[in-house]
Amino acid sequence: MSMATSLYPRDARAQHVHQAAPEGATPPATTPDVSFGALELQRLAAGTAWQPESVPHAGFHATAGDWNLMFHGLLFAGYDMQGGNRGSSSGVGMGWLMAMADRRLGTGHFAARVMLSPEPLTVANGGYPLLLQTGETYKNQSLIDRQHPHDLFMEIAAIYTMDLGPATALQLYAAPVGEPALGPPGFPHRISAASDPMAPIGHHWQDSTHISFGVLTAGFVTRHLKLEGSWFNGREPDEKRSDIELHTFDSFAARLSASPVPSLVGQVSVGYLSGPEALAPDQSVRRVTASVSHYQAFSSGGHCATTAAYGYNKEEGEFGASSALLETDVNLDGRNVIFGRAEYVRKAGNALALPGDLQRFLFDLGTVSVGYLRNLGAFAGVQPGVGVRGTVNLLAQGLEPFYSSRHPLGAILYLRLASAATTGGHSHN
Ligand SMILES: [Cu+2]
Repeated sequence: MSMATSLYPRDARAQHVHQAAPEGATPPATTPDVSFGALELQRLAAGTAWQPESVPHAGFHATAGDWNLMFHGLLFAGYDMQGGNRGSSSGVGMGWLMAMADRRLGTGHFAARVMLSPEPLTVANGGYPLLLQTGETYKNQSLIDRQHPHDLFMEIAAIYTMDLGPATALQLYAAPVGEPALGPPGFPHRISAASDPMAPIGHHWQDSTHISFGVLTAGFVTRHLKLEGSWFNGREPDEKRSDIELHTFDSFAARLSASPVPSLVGQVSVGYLSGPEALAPDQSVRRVTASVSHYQAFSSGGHCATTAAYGYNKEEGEFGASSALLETDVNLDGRNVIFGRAEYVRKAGNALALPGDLQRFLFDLGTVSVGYLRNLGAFAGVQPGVGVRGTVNLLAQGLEPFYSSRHPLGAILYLRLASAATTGGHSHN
């Protein structure tokens, strides 16, 4: 048995395509590609970031000639309430839809992906209310206590994985919109955050580069390790959310990922971002991140998915600041999901738009969120659910005049639509 076959059972892909096909569909006539390049593609969450191999594959699958086609998505619609002086409430929709076509090509495997977000239409006033959130702009002002919408084009990418041996490959990723090799997979694509509609407040310390307008990545991939380098446009998306904003490629990142066992993935990455914030185009940022993700399926039809992440930003001429995140998604039986996220971030007073001298201080911020999602019956490959999520924010001393208390609260009630296979509807025997 070669190493490539030990990565997945030889018939795993065929079986999976068959399982996920709609009722009555004919199984594909062609032999599925089980090359290392094809299997590597299944490990990608978004961009070229690994998720644990044990995560089941979501969505509708079909074949057209030599092409495998795949569609999946995750959508939320809810009412978001954030307390205190700086809080507000609003209806909101978030999420994404993705289509991928892939096939064997030459001595490797080719994939093209397009991912779209409805958020430019479903998030009002430049961002949805989220206490302590910072990053990006609206009406030429920094967004504070709001989370920006993601752009209509979240990813347009081509990935070619060229087999060098039975378990080694060279990977090239080219994307007018995509994710460079920096950070864990963006939170919208993490299985540990799949029931949670809200962004982490450490987003701009850890995984905010997941929408970058212009990315080139080259990677060397083995069974257990992946080493990548990216050259990309480090400018964050501007407030026009439906265009593609190509700037010069002026930023760099490198990432080492490891997957010692199928249930576990870790990464460390470093990046140099040239003027990421539109309001400070001359201020570069150095970022260091590290993360570990774990996924374990239960025989009950549920799973436990967890991510721990660390991110450090050092803006030119400023003090460096750290962030940490721990999030988990415990699907008890396919129907009942309990999830949570705890975060620590150190943000500067000027980032929080505090007055006078306070601008120069750094403030320790924390959040603890817990939620419950009830999945309803899956229908036509779509898994609907209803959920609620509550948050307690923990503020450093001195911030209570601005936020009404040191423990302002937040909550969201929501409806969720996911590809059925991601959730308990997937029979993973
Ligand atoms: Cu984002």
